[in-house]
Amino acid sequence: MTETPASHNSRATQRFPVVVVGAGPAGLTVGCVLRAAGVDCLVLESESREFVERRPRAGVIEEPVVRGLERRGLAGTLLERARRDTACEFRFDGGRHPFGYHELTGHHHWVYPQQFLVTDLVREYADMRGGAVRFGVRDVRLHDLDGDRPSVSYVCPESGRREAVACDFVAGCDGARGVTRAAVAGRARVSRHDYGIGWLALLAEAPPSADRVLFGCHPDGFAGQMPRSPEVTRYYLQCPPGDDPGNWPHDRVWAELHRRLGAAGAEPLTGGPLIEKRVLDMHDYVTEPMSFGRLHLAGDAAHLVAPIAAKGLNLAVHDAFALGDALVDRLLRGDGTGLAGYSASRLRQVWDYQEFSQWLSELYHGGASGNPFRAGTALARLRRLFSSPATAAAFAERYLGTAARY
Ligand code: FAS
Repeated sequence: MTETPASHNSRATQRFPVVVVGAGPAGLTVGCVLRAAGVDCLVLESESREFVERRPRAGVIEEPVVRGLERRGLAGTLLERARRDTACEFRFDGGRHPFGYHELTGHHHWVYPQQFLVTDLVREYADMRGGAVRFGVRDVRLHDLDGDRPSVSYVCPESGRREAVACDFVAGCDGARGVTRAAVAGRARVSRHDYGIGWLALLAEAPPSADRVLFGCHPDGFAGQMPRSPEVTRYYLQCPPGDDPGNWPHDRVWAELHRRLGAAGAEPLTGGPLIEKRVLDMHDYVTEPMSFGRLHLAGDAAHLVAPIAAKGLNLAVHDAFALGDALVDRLLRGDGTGLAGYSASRLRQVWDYQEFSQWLSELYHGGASGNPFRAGTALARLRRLFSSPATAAAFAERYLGTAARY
């Protein structure tokens, strides 16, 4: 809904050059980049600080993202606490197939639970760099995005009154279910892909059963183990889309995990209480363009990559680096080229990651598709990963996100 600029903007009681909607990895990184350059901004978040600092999601971070955070003074705690992974392991044909990507490329994956990164970014943005943030806001609305006097309004959790903030730009970083993408519905082209499968996303209060990510490509469905910390392990089990987590009692979950991740010579899995159990319907979408007037989308607000390729968090932070830098150039140096090219340049990497997610999905799920031809090609693709150095190198570059350009 758009209100007449005069009425809304004129009632604005606050003014910030940039309003960031959403305090996830994308929004907080944009905020930190702006604050580092001395640009004022306001972050609006509908949840509480405690909630966002505890919400478990991703955990695998690409080296280029870690180096980008490090260059911007945002990786201190991550570099101290994160684990550096050097290999992953595929389990198929009843056997174990380790894939040593560090040996192959010299690069690592970093394992650092997303909620830890968000906690670091909130502290850096709000406590260290004095960034303005409002938690618990309600009913955020965007106004006059096509004019040169946009504004954002929200209901203040304390007073219950609607507050208005005048600004120059809005960074839409409110995730998959936020309001910023909805504000441009009908103007954006949203391309969507449904994989037709679900993943039962699990968190187990148990130490990892292997010191690396495990991918079980089993005829009865995919299974994955992603170490998160010495006490907590993320597991995924392929299930029907829309399945009810209630259909997966403790014993059934562990029995399926043992079966699908079982392989000759493999240690049995270490079980434990399941502290999170939810079904994620595997789908992707891309919003084009990612910029609408004074609104620029970043992260899941613009595109969703199913957790298959562990790319969601990484893409969100890559977007935030680019958007933060472009806003600084525009606001401090009057140079708008970065903002003008933001959408096109980001969409190149976004579509590349979408394509990789597709490729990887066939590898994980083709064998359980019930289609013998797809099962055959999926197995061939898996075997080539270990028989063809060229395929292995290409996979490692995409899995690690180390391509020089997109
Ligand atoms: P986020 O969703 O993280 O942040 C958006 C913020 O905006 C949230 O804090 C939200 O509360 C706030 N917000 C929403 N609506 C608002 C409104 N109207 N007003 C104000 N604030 C609003 N990715 C991987 O790479 N690997 C994984 O293993 C993985 N696992 C996942 C598991 C789950 C259960 C989920 C849901 C996602 C997972 N992802 C994973 C993807 C995830 O990591 C996202 O890509 C990442 O959080 C995207 O970051 P943001 O774009 O900042 O969005």
